[in-house]
Amino acid sequence: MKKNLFWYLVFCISAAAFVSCGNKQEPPPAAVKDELVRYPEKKDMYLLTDRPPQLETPLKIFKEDFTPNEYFFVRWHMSQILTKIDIDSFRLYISGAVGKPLAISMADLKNKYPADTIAALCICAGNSRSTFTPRVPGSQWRSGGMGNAVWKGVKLKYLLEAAGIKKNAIDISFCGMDRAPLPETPVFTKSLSVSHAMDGDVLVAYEMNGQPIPMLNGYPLKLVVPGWYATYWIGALNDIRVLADTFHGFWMDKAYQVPADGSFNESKDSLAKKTVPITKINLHSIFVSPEPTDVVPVSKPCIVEGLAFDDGTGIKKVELSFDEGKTWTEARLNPVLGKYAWRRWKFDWTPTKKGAYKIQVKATDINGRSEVNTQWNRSGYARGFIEHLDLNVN
Ligand SMILES: Nc1nc2c(c(=O)[nH]1)N[C@H]1C(S)=C(S)[C@@H](COP(=O)(O)O)O[C@H]1N2
Ligand SMILES: [Mo]
Repeated sequence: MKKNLFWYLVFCISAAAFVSCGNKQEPPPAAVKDELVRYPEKKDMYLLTDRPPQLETPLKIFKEDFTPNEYFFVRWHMSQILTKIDIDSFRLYISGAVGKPLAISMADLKNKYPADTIAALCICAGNSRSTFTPRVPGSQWRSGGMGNAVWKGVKLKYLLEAAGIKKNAIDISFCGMDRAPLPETPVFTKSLSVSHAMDGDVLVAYEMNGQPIPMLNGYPLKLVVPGWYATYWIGALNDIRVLADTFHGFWMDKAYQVPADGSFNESKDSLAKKTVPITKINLHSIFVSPEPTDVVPVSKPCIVEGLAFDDGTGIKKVELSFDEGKTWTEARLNPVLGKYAWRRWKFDWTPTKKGAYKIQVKATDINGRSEVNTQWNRSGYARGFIEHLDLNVN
């Protein structure tokens, strides 16, 4: 008996030690996979994880102004996501500090409220995380954790007004129908201030690029928060609560934190002491084509193209450098697709010599702020520094 108790205690202590070590250790970053998969309503996408589903858009799709729904990236935090829904009995609930709590059907949402559309970039805060050095844990996105779409729906403002939002309201929380297998995992809930929620840009969308939102992207409703990172774009949205207090919850207070100074920058040896929830999309420009694996023929015209985006401030110019940033030449900007959409750019280039090339790209916004040379933070968020493309000309 005593002996059993002894071994039982040994087991408990070593198990506890194992668990606590495991918690302290940083998980090694998962390798970027090159496996293409086909999920329902989707075409070939890169698989990051299957539980929960995280699918990345192949870079070549970004040659289009808008990202087709079947190629639009997918990112859930919880593995229990909706795969079907009875749309007739679905209701969007608006409750809390309101005069009249609402339970809105899809038919009412479409027929009783005015519809609006907005073109906006939906980008994961961790997009391009796999390229941070030193590497950081989290989903190892390349550049395909984003997409540009036209969203149609009802302004959140109208819905909150219809519910009779009270004067003492401070924050609004948003939650979808996805759940974790373990009830201990906090439900994915995000919040916005009342003034942001009422700004007229935030939309409860029921259409994406003229079609119902794919199941994997949050059918039937997705909150569209133009200019802010996608972590606020709650999918499978059914629960909006008006709060007379500041919202607190794991996904706002602990997760999705960035250094408080707004730089998105810290060093591994001296991490920022104060952090705040990530909000607006950082200024960034990426290459789309050619891709590093493409062989570019010498003395032939080649179009170098890519994307630049920010929080809606506006892109003033995109420049390329072929000499390690000593000199910069402006690329052509395509027409604006919308204040909150990405901006495509192109550059006509005829390489005159064979060999290895390094091209850099730098965006500047209308306030004159340009991308910086280096940036790193522990979570790999808000990548926004000068990217480069290594190419072989033959
Ligand atoms: N309900 C719910 N909404 C969510 C999430 C989630 O896990 N659950 N993830 C958020 C994050 S971090 C991202 S990047 C986007 C991804 O949207 P998409 O799957 O349509 O690309 O959804 C956001 N909305
Ligand atoms: Mo995300």
